[in-house]
Amino acid sequence: MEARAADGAGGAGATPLVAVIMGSASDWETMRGAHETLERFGVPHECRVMSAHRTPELTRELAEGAEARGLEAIIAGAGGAAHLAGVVAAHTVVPVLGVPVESKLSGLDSLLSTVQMPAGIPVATFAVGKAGATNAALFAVALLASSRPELRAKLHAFREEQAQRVRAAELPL
Ligand code: RP5
Repeated sequence: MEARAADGAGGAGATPLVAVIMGSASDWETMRGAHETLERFGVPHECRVMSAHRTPELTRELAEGAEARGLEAIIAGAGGAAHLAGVVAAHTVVPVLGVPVESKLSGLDSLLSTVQMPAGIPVATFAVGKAGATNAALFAVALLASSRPELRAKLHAFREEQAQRVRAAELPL
């Protein structure tokens, strides 16, 4: 399936700054963590399904066109023999943020496939599962924020809200 799953934040006409890609529609429950986080920060992005194995040409096209399209980060999630992030990184210098998706081997295969890149082609790799997808999006926001003060302010506000929730937490003793 190569369908675009969602256009986020900014509407259909907004030029995406981040691409959220995943190897299968079955990865969406995990990868929606990245989508929802980018939505929260108002970052224009696109969400698409493509596979390093099943649609290698589509994957190469996305990666090779990323710079010219103005993408500033690519979040790539895949499970099992998870080559998607590495293959994309091989075809672009746009930062690639890898999310290992849970698998039949609890995501350990996905993690190692994504994180163990040989020197020369980096993939920044995040935690297995939805936490990793959320953090990859937060990291993308941090990258974008280095030249966008309004995003930097939103990140500070996000951290403060999160801290307040922790401070206010009550235990059912
Ligand atoms: C990977 O294979 C995908 O990223 C997915 O995590 C896994 C299983 O895919 P499906 O068989 O559910 O399509 O390529």
